Amino acid sequence: MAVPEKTLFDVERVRADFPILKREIRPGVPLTYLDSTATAQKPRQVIDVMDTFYRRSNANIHRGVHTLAEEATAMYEKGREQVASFINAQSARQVVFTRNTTESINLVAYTWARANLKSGDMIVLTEMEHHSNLIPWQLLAQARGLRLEFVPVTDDYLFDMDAYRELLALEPKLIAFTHMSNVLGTITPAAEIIRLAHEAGALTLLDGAQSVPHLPVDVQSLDVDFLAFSAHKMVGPSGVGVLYGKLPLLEAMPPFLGGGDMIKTVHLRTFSTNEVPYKFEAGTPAIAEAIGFGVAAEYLANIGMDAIAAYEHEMTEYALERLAEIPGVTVFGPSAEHKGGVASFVMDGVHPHDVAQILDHDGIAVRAGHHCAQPLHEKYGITATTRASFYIYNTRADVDKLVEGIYKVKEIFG
Ligand code: C6P
Repeated sequence: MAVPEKTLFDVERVRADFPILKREIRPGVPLTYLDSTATAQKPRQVIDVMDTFYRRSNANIHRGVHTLAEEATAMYEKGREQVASFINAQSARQVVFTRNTTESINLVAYTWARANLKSGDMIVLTEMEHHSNLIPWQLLAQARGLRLEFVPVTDDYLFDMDAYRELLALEPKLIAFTHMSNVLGTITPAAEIIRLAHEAGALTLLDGAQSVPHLPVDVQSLDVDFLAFSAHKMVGPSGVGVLYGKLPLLEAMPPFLGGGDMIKTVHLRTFSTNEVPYKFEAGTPAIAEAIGFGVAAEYLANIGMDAIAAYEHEMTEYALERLAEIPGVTVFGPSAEHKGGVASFVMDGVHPHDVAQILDHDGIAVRAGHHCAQPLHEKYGITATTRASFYIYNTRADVDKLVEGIYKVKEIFG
């Protein structure tokens, strides 16, 4: 699908919204930011709304009756509405603000799973999970005697549907899986995985940390039970994320953390819980961040998630083509058809960290390491990869720079 950049959206206009892209890493060395999978850059619209909040309306929420408190509450709740609409939630009440994807997944593990799973029950994950969707379940499995099983990644780096069907026959209680691998870029067939899970009587938790920023994600058409994602990967601020859940599930779940705002009445020995979503938002939340999150969601929606996905697909195809030309470079992950804008690679004879360091000399920001997906690296017998990732503000010229940089690395290492 070779879609010319201009027909999708005006990339130069998008780039102009991101002040950091004007930065020089050293005099005369402009920034080429290829690390959006770790965290995305922020447009002026997000920076401005947070700045305005602190300059004009800063107050705590849900507590005061004074003007600032009411403005702050309204802005925070607007953020929730904007995010709810972005994922097509039926109600903003289904959007629980957390700190990030990691906390959202832990919330489900500590509340729904602790209340509903017993020794011997089975949870299905995949081999390509980020540690955030692995450790909470390992902790719970240790505490409760649960069984964890893993859907393998096929030889062509895809979710193994046949193996999944076999695991479903064992009647798991929960399927917790990534929608897009942060290492391979593999996009999992979430709708089909969820449909089959429901047929088998299991609930589903989708790790949308990498998909919600890059693909249209509609919770109603997916029919997913829980969805976790972070603002900072979708041009929003760090410190805020979302747990979306089906309302009856959220309502039946015990609270996560205890404290202010999550209660209705409190006595010395007892309390009653507030309504969803406040039941899960104990203490003063990240107010400015939730406001920025809403604006970030609206910013992406205005460009259009279909256009974003198509643009990134085109860039991924181009990047894979260019990287394949370089002798001694191996890229991990499926063909562009099944892949988001991520290219993790190794170079013969060069440590991934050295690659990243040399690229940084030319202002090219990539990540090196296991990317919090150590078991996946183990599967391929490696300890680390260098990872370049693409977003709405990247261009083919950035890919060309990366390729030039890799040739330089080859020269240095002979
Ligand atoms: N991956 C990366 O460089 P948090 O840190 O909670 O916002 O997101 C965690 C997370 C969960 N799932 C997936 C698929 C992810 O990619 C991430 C974050 C970053 O790949 C930071 S390790």
